[in-house]
Amino acid sequence: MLFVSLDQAYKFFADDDGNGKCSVQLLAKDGIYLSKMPRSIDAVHLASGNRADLAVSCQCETYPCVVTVKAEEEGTNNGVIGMKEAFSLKIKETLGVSSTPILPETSVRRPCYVADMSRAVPDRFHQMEFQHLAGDRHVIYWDGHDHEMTVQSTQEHKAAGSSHHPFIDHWEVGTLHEIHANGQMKHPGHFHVNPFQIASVLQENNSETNLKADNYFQAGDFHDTIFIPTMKLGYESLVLRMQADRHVGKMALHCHFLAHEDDGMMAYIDIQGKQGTVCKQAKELQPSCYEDAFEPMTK
Ligand SMILES: [Cu+2]
Repeated sequence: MLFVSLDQAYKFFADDDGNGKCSVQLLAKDGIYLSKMPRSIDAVHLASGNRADLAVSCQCETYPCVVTVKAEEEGTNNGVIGMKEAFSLKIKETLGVSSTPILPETSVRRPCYVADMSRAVPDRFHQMEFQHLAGDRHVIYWDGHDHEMTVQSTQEHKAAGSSHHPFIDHWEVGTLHEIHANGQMKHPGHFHVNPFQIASVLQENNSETNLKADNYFQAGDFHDTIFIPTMKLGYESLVLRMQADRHVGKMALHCHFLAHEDDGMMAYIDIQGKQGTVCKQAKELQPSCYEDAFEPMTK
């Protein structure tokens, strides 16, 4: 399992130094299984807050050997791009094993809050952009307005007698939302409470395009933080879908580069209604999904 924190983003990959070779399979991102596992990938892309669950298989020309995993810093806020040795894998021979087992392709039964939304009919559509403006302002543009949440603005609202920062939107619990997201090549977009699914990637002319970042990002994948530095700024945007599942109250969203968040790139959405209301579409979209405690798949 790999996890990254702080104000950085890294691409991790196993360095093939001639003696040892590793293949990496992706199982889950941000704690949510891929709909089909495993997925063969060339690198792992993690921004602050991201997590990856991996299966790694290595072989040496001669045993034992060491494979170095390198970390290339990408698209970060301080502009420093560098390569580091992240960690190394010491590979020993397993006696009596003559071939590497191949992982079978599998899918797990999913809870309905992470049902596949690719065929969903969203209840509402939103435009979102994480923007770095002049004067070192970091703002979230949401449905026609820029929003900043800073220590100062929070104190001002408190002084004016408000119990919390103004919400940028109000959602009804149990609804399904489509968010056209921009700026995630510069800013890891992170939502609290509800995970989201990559529905598609759009080009400027609204045609769909494929993500080519080492097979790591694909339409259909779920995340709670999304940062794709290989996307083209101002040319490609992400279409995300999210259920407002069960939970009412404040849902925070912010840049997961915490310096940007502290500069203002943070906001709340108010989720209203009856606590526990589930999204009706989920069961229709994926009839095998379960709404209560985990039920193992029976064949
Ligand atoms: Cu940011």
